Amino acid sequence: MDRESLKSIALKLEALDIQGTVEDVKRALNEKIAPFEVVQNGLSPGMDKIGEKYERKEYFLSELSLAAYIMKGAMELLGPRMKASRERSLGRFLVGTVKGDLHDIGKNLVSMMLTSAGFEVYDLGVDVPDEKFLQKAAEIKADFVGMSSLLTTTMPSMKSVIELLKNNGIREEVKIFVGGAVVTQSFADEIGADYYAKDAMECLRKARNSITKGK
Ligand code: B12
Repeated sequence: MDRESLKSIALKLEALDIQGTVEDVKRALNEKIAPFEVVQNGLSPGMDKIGEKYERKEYFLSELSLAAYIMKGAMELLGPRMKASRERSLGRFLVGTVKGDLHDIGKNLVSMMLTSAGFEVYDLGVDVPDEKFLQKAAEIKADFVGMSSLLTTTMPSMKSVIELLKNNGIREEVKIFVGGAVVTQSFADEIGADYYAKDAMECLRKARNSITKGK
């Protein structure tokens, strides 16, 4: 039954069925399916299909915007259920989408997943200037800095943020995570990030492991 509910979410999102997707998400939550399962095995595969359709020119920007709108609605339902119930924070995790980039669906999933696991997440939003990452990381004494980029043209900002953190003496105080559709492990290595994660679950797993392991 679980699997069917999740598949239905993916199909309805792919078909851009606003009401159907929201109703299915509500039903899944009523069936006590964990919110992260809804994201990982329902909404994310649905978004992947939308991306593929866009690449095949079956969907256009207007469909992408509608998909983002539906995702936002679904995440508003899931968010409160994912709030951390722990008393102790696992660490302060600063996240944002780099300058020039407005994609935030994936970053929001990462934020939600980390919050639900007990990290204290500070989300800077989208189109975040390099200096803002530095200023906020210093202000909150971040343990982790996570950057998202979905555009080849905005990836270089990840490198410049790392340089900025280095030049201001806080590079060694934080663990740097990078991700987003265009980012790869080799790019992460090249720019000197500590971790790359292909999705929100992997980000959570690596962040948790890094606490016990050090860097
Ligand atoms: C939805 C979408 C949009 C929406 C975004 C809405 C929003 N609020 O986010 C809108 C319509 C606004 C949009 C606009 C544009 N888009 Co667009 N968009 C997409 C699309 C279809 C899906 C992205 C998405 O949300 N995926 C679902 C989420 C769940 O996946 P994700 O973002 O990859 O995130 C997961 C992981 O990557 C990871 N992750 C993400 N962030 C982070 C951060 C950290 C720290 C970590 C560890 C992990 C991590 O975890 C996430 C969850 O599991 C992609 C296609 C694709 N296949 O990715 C194109 C795509 C990214 N867009 C593209 C383009 C070109 C554009 C535009 C330039 C189009 C235009 N001509 O105007 C504009 C740019 C606007 C801007 N300045 O940013 C290209 C980029 C190509 C490239 N190589 O640069 C893509 C790849 C489509 C394509 N094949 O052409 N887009």
